[in-house]
Amino acid sequence: MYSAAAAASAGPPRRDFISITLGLEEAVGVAGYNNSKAWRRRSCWRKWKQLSRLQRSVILFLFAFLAVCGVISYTNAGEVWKSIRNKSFDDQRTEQEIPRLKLANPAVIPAPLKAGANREDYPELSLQKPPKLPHVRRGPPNLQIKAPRRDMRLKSRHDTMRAVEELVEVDKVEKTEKSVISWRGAVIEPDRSTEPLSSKMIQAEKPSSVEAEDQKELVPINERQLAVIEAFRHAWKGYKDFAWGHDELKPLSKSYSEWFGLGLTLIDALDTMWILGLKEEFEEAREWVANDLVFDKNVDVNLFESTIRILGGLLSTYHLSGDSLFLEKAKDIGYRLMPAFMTPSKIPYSDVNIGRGTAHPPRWTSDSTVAEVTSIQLEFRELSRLTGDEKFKKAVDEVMKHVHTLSGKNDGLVPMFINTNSGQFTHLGVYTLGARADSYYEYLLKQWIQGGKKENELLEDYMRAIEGVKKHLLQRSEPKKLTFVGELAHGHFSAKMDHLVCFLPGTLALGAHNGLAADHMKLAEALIETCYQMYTQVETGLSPEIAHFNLHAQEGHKDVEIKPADRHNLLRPETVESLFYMYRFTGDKKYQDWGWEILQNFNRYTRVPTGGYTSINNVQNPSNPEPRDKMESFFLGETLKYMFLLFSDDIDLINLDKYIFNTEAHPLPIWVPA
Ligand code: DMJ
Repeated sequence: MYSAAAAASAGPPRRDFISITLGLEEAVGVAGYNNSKAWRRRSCWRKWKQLSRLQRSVILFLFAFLAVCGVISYTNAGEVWKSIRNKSFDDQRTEQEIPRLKLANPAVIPAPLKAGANREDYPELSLQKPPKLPHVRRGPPNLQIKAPRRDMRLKSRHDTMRAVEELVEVDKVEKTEKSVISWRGAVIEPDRSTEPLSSKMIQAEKPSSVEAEDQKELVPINERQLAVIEAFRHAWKGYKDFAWGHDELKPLSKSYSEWFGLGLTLIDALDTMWILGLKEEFEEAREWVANDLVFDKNVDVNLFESTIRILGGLLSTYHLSGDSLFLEKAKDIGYRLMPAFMTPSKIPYSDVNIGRGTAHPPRWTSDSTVAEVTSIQLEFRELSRLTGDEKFKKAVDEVMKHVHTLSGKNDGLVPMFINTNSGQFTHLGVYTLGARADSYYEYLLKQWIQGGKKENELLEDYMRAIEGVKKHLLQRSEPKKLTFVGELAHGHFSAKMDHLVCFLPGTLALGAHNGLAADHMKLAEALIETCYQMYTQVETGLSPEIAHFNLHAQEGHKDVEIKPADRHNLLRPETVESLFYMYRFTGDKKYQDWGWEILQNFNRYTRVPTGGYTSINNVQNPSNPEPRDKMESFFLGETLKYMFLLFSDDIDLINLDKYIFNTEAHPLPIWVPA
């Protein structure tokens, strides 16, 4: 309003915006606001008006340009500032956390978990920097097992190329994830492995080997180990394609069989995958355990078999991986198996319905098998240690104490059956180191070692039993004079030896390694030779289920004879298991060579092209070994695991001074004294 009037009285027409401004200035001046600032503004304005249009445009352009630059640099400065602020926050955090992270693991590894705890409960994990990959929380973190290395010297032999290529793939996957997960590769530090076992039961325990020692020199995987990895993958392919989540693969009919309906093969194989470094397979199996393994089922399971395979498998996988999922599942099955001990004698029944919580003996008898009731101790004792719930240990210790006092033994050798009502041995007079008694002897020694070599009754029973073996069961065959372990039935010696007995050389060697009589080692050496001959004297190079030894030299006869009913091979582990112990304790390469021959013969006669391996009916017929169409879970749980360990030169790949294998080859920690 004002400016328009002023413009009208000011003479020649001017551009509107100038007129308006002037009018305003005039108005302000009229109002008496006339200080030097206003004057300076007016004088600047006059100068501006004196400039040409081109000059004004250049100046405006320069202003605009400077303004844009100003905005850009402001934004950058903001980012830099932000990062400086964050960095200083990170630095503070790192300073406080370095000691803790170092303790947990020098690589970026989830911290060890307390039993029953979830990883999510550990806020410091989320502070660790790179956890972007989806598997970081549950991925196998570390171990005393070395990851395959790129500097492995691989021979380019044609028959191992495929295995090599596959391994390179594994290595690639590992490489991409290395920044997040240290997949295997550490040793348990003795002071970390376990708490002492006190009479007052132990507080919740952390897994033994989650804390790693990444500094240790890595031992390269060799060609034979690669062949085992290849064999495992082939077996796993069959299981995955045709039997996923079921108990056993039937590789020929491309289907499966159920025993307990609990994914037996998958659970049995978990720690093998870990040890072999098969990360993808492990992850997939872990998903199945997390989402599909349910024990609340109306199903009868055998106490012994489900303890050694399922409970043992879950506990060892928990120890190796540090993943609390496996401990939770172990607890679940552990509690569900406890009704088996509710018998008049406290000697457990053979069968338990894990959904209903009921237990019973087999239909035809109230007896249990001696090996079964005395070979569940390592697992239940460990479960007590981990959970702090004494009842598991109490139940199984009571069985051992009771058996310790029983009459009916023969120089430490036990009969095969025990009655769940009376608690007495039955079917007296038959003594074997084979089926139904075998792992009683194995667990005497192993419990003694597990508990820190303090439980003297166990040692006494073991030492007495080995004396009993020497006195009653050892004989030499002809023509090679092989030392073998026969059987005694009511005073009559039988020159019959189950393949199952081939666990004995390994157990004897383990005892000798733990300070027991040196002649145990001598016996172990003789017996492992015999077990090897049970393979090498047979047409396929695979052992029969039962061998009969010739006690008298006969023209054209070897030491090993096989009866038609005994000439099957179930892919059993015992010989390879003992070869592993023998190699570990002697370093004699012949044991590795023998194992290598056995692996090649498994590949020759039991491998099914479409995936999996099969038991066979006739080890004496190389042109038709008569496949049985079944892959036992222990082939993955035990046989291939022991092969892999046998071929390794890394004594820290499951260090035998830190771990004790259960009878299904699942390593559990040896309790370390305080
Ligand atoms: C496995 O289940 C165990 O090794 C058990 O102690 C004996 N039988 C099989 C393997 O042969």
